[in-house]
Amino acid sequence: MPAKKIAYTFPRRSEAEMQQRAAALLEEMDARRSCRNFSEEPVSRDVIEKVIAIGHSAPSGANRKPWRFVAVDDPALKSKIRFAAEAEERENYSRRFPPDWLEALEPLGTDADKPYLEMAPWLVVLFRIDWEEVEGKRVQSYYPAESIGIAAGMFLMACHQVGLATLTHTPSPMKFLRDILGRPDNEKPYLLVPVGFPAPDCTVPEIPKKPLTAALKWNAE
Ligand code: IYR
Repeated sequence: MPAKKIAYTFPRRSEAEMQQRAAALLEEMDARRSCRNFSEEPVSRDVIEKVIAIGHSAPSGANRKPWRFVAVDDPALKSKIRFAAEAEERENYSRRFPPDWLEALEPLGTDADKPYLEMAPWLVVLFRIDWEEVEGKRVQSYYPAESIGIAAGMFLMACHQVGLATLTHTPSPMKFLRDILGRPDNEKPYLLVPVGFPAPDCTVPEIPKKPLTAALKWNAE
């Protein structure tokens, strides 16, 4: 049966206000960089809960919200994650990455050492849920890949907007996250996001960014 319909309360803004908000938001988001050097300064559980709630507000296929966010601040768990991620990355950098991938990564200066997995006050791990057991029945997710991508994007944007730096880290393979965090079989690790403040001496690579003109076309131009 279709759900009852209720009024959609939506703030209607003027063109001038939209322009001003769009410009301000663009300036802020364009300044976001992936952080690989975190300070150990703590971030409250309260703020983390809110930025995750913002990610969780994302639209999803059939409104199933096919994701799990696991927020980790336990130092012992962070160490285990670092150790396991570095083991996989050592394989990646020394054997598994093909030469063109290593070349693509070169400007970023990344390697198999991942100290930030212990330094960042929080590691937020996203798991993708393709099906769930609800009251003894297997309930399927719809468009889980698209849905969790949207949730992850909104979470990353929320972090930046409230003043938290992030890194989108995808050690590969990352099944170890399920084992270390005790998640069930139907939760597939999707993204590992260290969250915190940049260390005072944090640097980021000075790299060219693809211009918007390369990513945006109007109509059939
Ligand atoms: N996951 C590896 C390699 C890596 C891959 C991509 I694609 C990047 O944009 C950056 C790094 C690592 O974290 O080192």
